[in-house]
Formats: sequence, C-alpha cells, structure tokens
Amino acid sequence: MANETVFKRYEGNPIITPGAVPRANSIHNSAIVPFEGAYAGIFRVDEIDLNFTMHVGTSKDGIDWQIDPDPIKMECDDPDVCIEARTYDPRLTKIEDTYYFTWCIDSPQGPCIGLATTKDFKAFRQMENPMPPANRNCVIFPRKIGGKFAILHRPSDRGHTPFGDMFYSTSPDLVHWGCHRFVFGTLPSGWQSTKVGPGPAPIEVEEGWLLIYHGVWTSCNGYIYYVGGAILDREKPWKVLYRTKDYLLAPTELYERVGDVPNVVFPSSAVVSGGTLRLYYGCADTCISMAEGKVEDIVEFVKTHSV
Ligand code: BMA
Repeated sequence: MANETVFKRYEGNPIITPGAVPRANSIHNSAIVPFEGAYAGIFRVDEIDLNFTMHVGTSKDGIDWQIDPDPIKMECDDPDVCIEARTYDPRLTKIEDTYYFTWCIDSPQGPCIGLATTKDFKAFRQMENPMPPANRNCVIFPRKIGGKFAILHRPSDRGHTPFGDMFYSTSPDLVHWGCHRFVFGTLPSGWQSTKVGPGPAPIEVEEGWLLIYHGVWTSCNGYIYYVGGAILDREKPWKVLYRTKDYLLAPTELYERVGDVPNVVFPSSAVVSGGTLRLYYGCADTCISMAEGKVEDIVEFVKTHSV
C-alpha cells in the first residue's frame, strides 16, 4: 500500500502517458484548471528530440484528455522576450476572467520565468519575463494581495544543487516586480534538504494560503522528489504559519519510481471542488497522475505535522 495519509491516488493512474502526443518522449509537470464547465490545461511535452514544448489540452472530466499535437504559439511583440528555447513546468492561475500562466524558459543565460495570458486557451499573449535567470519555479496567487499581483518563485542556479529558497514578490502591473521577501528554504536534513519549490497556485483557506510544494532530497542513488504543504499568512504570505515536517506524498508507485528521472512526484496543479482537492502531478518526468484529498484533512495534516 502506498503512503496515502491524506492524498488517495486515482486507481487509473497514470492518467496521461506519452502516447497522448505523437512527438512525445514524455508528458509530465503540467497545469490544469476548470474551464467553461470542463477542464483545460497546458501540458509539458518533452519531444522525441528532447526539445521541451507546451501544448493545450482539454477534458470533460479532468481524467480523459485530448492534447493538441502542436505546441502553443504565443503572440509576442518583443523578440528579445520570446526567444527560441525549451519551455517547461507551466503553472496556471485564474484571476477574474483571465488565465495567467508562468513557466520555465531554458534561456542561454540559464533558466528564467516566462509569463503569458489567455482567456480562451486559443490565443496566448506573452508578456515580459517576471524573473531573469536563474529562476526555475514560479506561480501566481489567484487574487491580488495588498492591491498587487503576487508570486511565489524559486531563484535557483543553472543546475541541481541545494541552492534555491522560495521568495514572494509583487507587481502593480505584471511587468515590474519587487518587494521581494524570503518565504522558506531547505531544511538541514530530510526530504526537503536539497531544494524546495512552489507547486500549484496557493489555495485560500480559513487559516491563510495553503501551498503545496515540492521538496528534494539527495539519496546515495540520486535526487528524490516529494510533495509537502505549508500554510502562509493571508496578507503577508512570506510569513510561514505551518510547514510540513513529514511529506504529504512520496514516490512509491512503479510509475513514480521508474521513468526518465526516477523517484519523482512533482505537484503542479490543484483543482478544488466541493471541499476536495484534486492534485495533478508529474511522475518520474514521464507521465501525469492524480490524487485527491479533502482540503480540511490536508490543512489539518500540515498543522499537526509542522516543523
Ligand atoms: C526539476 C525540474 C522538473 C523535473 C525535476 C526532476 O528541476 O526540471 O521539471 O521534474 O527537476 O527531474
């Protein structure tokens, strides 16, 4: 039996495998939201030449997906922003009637963060990059905080090293970002001792913001990716109220253990409906799975298993 303290895995996992896209080597860390009574998403596809592209997907039930075989083409006015590069690990957030998404761009100077908007999942407008290299993870809060757009992001370096703490930044216009605040970093030992990074858009709960994040440990046989949770202050989200000492999910299933990068569960989307949180996560950098938990149980776990 896999560890399923609060999250119960969908029995049909993995729900999306590389066969969903003709040129896919793998399809994994992806962004999914409710859309027009159904679901839409932006999917990370690692193609058979190992170029990383992003594709739109649609689904009636959030489980059975149709993925566009062609990558997204963004509208963009500035060729210095819309460079040709590998793109990966999208996160999606709805604010009012617009969907904002962030992703990682493998620029020649190192990984940086891209930002684009869409209203219909057909036209995409790329904006200024919110963060220069090196930064690998970014997600937008689902509403303005203190009158400003807000993000959690993870300044990084070019490789996979323990360097990388989570920061909070704000912007009045989605172009100029500042007021950077440290949120939290790695712990001296355990499953989140190598690096941490924000996962899906934070979810507003009674206690503040529920953040699902990934934590990485360096075992003697390589990196292992886990899912953790934190509760951040509602008005000052850089203040951490609780943060899990014990992980919420670990790679235990064969499809999480075996793949292009073994032993990875990488949380990237959360859809909340009727008090249930449906977590979508990348597995072993190869496919996508889903697990569900009650929001109140997840919050309770975070509060009672906090560092
Ligand atoms: C991270 C990101 C993720 C990936 C993970 C494990 O740094 O690049 O896309 O899932 O490594 O390889």
